[in-house]
Amino acid sequence: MIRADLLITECRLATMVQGGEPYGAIEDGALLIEDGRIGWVGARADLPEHSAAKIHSLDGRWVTPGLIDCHTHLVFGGDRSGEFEQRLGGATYEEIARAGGGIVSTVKVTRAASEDTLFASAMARLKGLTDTGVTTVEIKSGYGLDTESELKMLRVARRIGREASVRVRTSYLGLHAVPPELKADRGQYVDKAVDDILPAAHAEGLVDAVDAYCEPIAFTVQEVGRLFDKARALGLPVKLHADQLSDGGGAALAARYNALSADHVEHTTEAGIRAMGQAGVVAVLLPGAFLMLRETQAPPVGLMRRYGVEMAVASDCNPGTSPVASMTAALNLACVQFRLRPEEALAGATRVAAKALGLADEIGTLEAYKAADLAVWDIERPAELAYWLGKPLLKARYLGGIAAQP
Ligand code: DI6
Ligand code: FE
Repeated sequence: MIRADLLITECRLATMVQGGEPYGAIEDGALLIEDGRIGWVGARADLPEHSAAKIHSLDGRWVTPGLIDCHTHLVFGGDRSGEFEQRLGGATYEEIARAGGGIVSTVKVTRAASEDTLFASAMARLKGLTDTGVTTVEIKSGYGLDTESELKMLRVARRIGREASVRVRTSYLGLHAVPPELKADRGQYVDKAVDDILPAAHAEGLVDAVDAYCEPIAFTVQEVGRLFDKARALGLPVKLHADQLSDGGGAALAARYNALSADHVEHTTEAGIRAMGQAGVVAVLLPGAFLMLRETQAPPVGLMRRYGVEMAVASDCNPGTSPVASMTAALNLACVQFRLRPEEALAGATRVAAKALGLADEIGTLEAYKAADLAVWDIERPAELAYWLGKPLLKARYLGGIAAQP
């Protein structure tokens, strides 16, 4: 006899469990929720003996795992719509970055902003994500680039996790750009990020993972390696912005350090993809940045399938390259630009995204014992989640079994 807090019934389930029906679908399904977790999930006809304090009947609607946005820069000051206009006028992202704009211009505004201001602007963007079914979001630092400002960003991210109805995982992205005051001595900045900022953020419990931007306009494989050695010493998992604008050996570096994920990977070579497959590194595809930068070389999706590299899809919400605050838009862009199948894209925003955050045992599929994080949709087929661009599809969200606020 299962004593449940909630029975969710008369619904179609896209469990996203592999190996059975497409989408792990159960046509006439039900879920029993106990203590914020899925106690039982299956066909309604097989419901075990139970008592439920409450019943939510969903009128045949589709239920998926709550979506997981595993790569965002949600917290930042200002915006870069002016640079967007410059790029439309012909300037490239690299030219703007090398001329002192780009990430560094967001750093100036972020440093000057209060925690309350950063919190409020991030919450407005978060609404775009939660309105498209997100229940877990990863948030990076990287627009502070000094101890005080990096910790400020990470504290804001933690506050979002406490005050908003969403789970938050943080990443320390100190090696995002060289701060203007240390432009003449980048080695000194790398030392500081590795020896001071990361340990200080970790000591305050602000870091779930360590990220870096490995790119000729950012940091080298050697510099990132130093940071990753420190992360390893502190027992923190790593991930990497790899091979976005050029092939810099980022995927192989991520594989060497058993990273959770290598993200972007547009320019990764076959050897890099093979190394990722062998090390079980997830490829996080970021089609919003690809769109906004008008990139032409798509990530090697065929090679990823061949070498068994699992693909996640994320918004990369950031002011420079991906002002995208919708997870369903990210699904659409991944399908249209990278030719993912809608089922692959949805897996990339659920099961595989959970793996990319090291949370595969906790969230990402509708399975007994996982957290009861759910999205309920007004759709007839799961492929619609990747098909519509901009149509509101979400009916409800549940976070830990509780109907969540938008
Ligand atoms: N993530 C990043 O860190 C950079 N690109 C990306 O996809 C740039 C972020 C920015 O320009 O602010
Ligand atoms: Fe990014």
